[in-house]
Formats: sequence, structure tokens, C-alpha cells
Amino acid sequence: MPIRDAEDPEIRSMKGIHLYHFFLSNCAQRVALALGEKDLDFVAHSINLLARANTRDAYFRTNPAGLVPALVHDGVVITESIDILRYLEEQFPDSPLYPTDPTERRRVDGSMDEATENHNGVIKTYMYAVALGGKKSSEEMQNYLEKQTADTGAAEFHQRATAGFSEEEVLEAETSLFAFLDRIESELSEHRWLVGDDYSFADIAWFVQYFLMSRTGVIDFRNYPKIRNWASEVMKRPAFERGVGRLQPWYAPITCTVLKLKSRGQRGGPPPYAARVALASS
Ligand SMILES: N[C@@H](CCC(=O)N[C@@H](CS)C(=O)NCC(=O)O)C(=O)O
Repeated sequence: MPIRDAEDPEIRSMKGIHLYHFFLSNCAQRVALALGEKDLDFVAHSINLLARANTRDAYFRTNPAGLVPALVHDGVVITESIDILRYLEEQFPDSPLYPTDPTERRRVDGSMDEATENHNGVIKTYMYAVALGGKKSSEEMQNYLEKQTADTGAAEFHQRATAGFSEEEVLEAETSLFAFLDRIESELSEHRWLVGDDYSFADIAWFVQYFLMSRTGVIDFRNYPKIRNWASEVMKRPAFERGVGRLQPWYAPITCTVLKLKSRGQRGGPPPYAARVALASS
């Protein structure tokens, strides 16, 4: 588990809970939702990913992988969203987000792992390819690779993003994405929540994927009524406002609209999924 005492004395002396996040970051929102469910007070530090603040030396001292989220709890640094969720459950067991039944708990763990496992290859590839762009200049790349020694997956991802994703890579990501969505849609026909009868980390881990893709318009969720309904139930929970809502700057809707327009432009027209949606609704 990536938990370590901070080397930087300034970070080591931090008291309480500090969340390093970005308002669009789905991974950081997982942590914010869990903090909201557990009603834990935290200090939010925004790391502007669009301005590449995560690649500055100061942030690499907090998270050597240069990624958000990072959580600092009384001078201890925890990275990787799913590991942070598990850490929070251990440290703050009230308002549990794991089921008590061991079999269901294993299913929640599996679901959380799956939601993060494909992050670079699926969600991140798709988001960068159709909305974010994110190409680095050769100087920026060289600088980044010198610092990015902790997460080879992230380094490799940014090299691919800079080279430009092939149509095959994007379609492959899109196909996996729809396979997940189809499966979740069908699971939600049987249950109110993703695993068992109670809201859990499984819902948190997947909700943030929906939230990112729906607010930036990269996926059309019209044909996923169960997912939309489940997501609106998540958003009605007080934890949503306490966690994710409070991290949103006033210009969040403007940024999302710009990304929406950009995603349409980058694909040179309606993305391939539109054909699928049209077919399904005809
Ligand atoms: N597996 C990591 C992934 C973290 C990650 O990729 N975070 C994104 C935001 S959601 C990020 O920091 N991107 C900036 C970059 O790749 O440089 C986790 O779950 O925390």
C-alpha cells in the first residue's frame, strides 16, 4: 500500500486531513466522496492539472508519481485512490463503506480494483483522445520523464498521448468502456446499488467515472437509464455536496462546456458511439 512518512518536513508537520485534488479528477473525487460519507473535515489543495501544476517539483515532493489524488493525514502520505479509500476505512471505520458479509466485501474489492485497473488504458486514454488532448512539447516531456520515476505507467501514458493515440487505441478504449457500462446497466436492473443492498466503495469507485464522462459529454448516457438513475441517487446523498460539490470552482460548468465542444471537434464530428446510440434507439 503506498503509505509513507513524508520526507519533506513541511508535509510531515501537516496536521489533520489534506486532500490534493483537481475538480475534474475522477480519482480524487473517489476520495472526496468517501470523506463526505464519513463526514470528515479536510483541507482541499487544488492542483490544476490543465495548467500542469502536478508536474512541478513542489507537487512531486508530495506525490512522487505526480498524480492526484494524494492524501496527507497527520504527516503520512497516501497515494492511489483505491488505497486511500482502504486507508480511510481502516482509520475511520464509522459509516462503513464495505459490506459486513465477507463474500460481498470481496466483490466490492474486485469492483474497486477493476474500476481503477483500466484507468490509463480505458478512461484516461478516451478522455485525453477525445477531449483533453494533453500533448507535451519535447522540453516538457524531457522534464517530466526526469521527474516521473515512480510511475512508469503514467510516463508511458504521456508518451502515447503526446505521440497521439491511434484510432485503434481509441476504439479499443471505447469498446471496453461500453462493455463496462453495459454490465453496470444490467447489474443495476437487479439491485439499487452495485454490490448487495447497501451503498459501498463499489458505487463510489464507478460513480466518478460516470460523473466525468457525463459532465464533459464524451459519452451519451441516454441509453443507460439505470445508470443515470443510480448516479442521481448518489448525487442526492449529502456526501456528494460535502465531498465533490465543495471542490467545484465557479467556472467548472464553463470548463466542461469547452471540453464538450473540444471533444466534438477532435473527433471531426459525432464520435463513433453516436452510430451505436442511433442504432440502439432506432
Ligand atoms: N491509479 C491512480 C491514477 C491517478 C491519476 O491518473 N490521476 C489523474 C487525474 S484522475 C492525474 O493526476 N492526471 C495527471 C497526469 O496524468 O499527469 C489513482 O487511482 O489514484
